[in-house]
Amino acid sequence: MKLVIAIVNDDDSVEVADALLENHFSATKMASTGGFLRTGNTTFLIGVDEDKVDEVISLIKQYSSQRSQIIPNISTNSSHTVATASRHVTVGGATIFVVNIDRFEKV
Ligand code: 2BA
Repeated sequence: MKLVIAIVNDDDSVEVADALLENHFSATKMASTGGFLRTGNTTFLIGVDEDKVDEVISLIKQYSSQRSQIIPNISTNSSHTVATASRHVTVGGATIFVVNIDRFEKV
């Protein structure tokens, strides 16, 4: 068994959740925050048999789009903080980790 951990943009999370449900994959959806942009994203935990991992990843890929986000450039010196020109950062589709599960039980 494997655990697929997928970090998805909030804007795509409903479509990803619907696609997983329609294809009979159990998933847990958690609200999370990106360490860099400090904006909300969604983390899915999906426990699946090894032979289903590629199917799960392709569903997530299908519903997670890449997008450009604007972030302000903030510079600080000893007396004040100055916002200079903004820049674009490319985010997503999804960031996915696949980890081995030694034991899975529902008690
Ligand atoms: P954030 O940490 O908010 O990162 C958002 C986007 O900002 C990233 O998109 C990437 O394009 C950019 N970025 C991140 N760190 C950067 C840095 N030090 N310098 C310049 N640009 C940077 P994605 O790579 O698509 O990541 C989307 C979200 O996935 C991340 O949100 C984070 O929540 C998660 N993530 C990405 N890589 C991860 C990793 N190795 N471990 C854990 N979470 C990760």
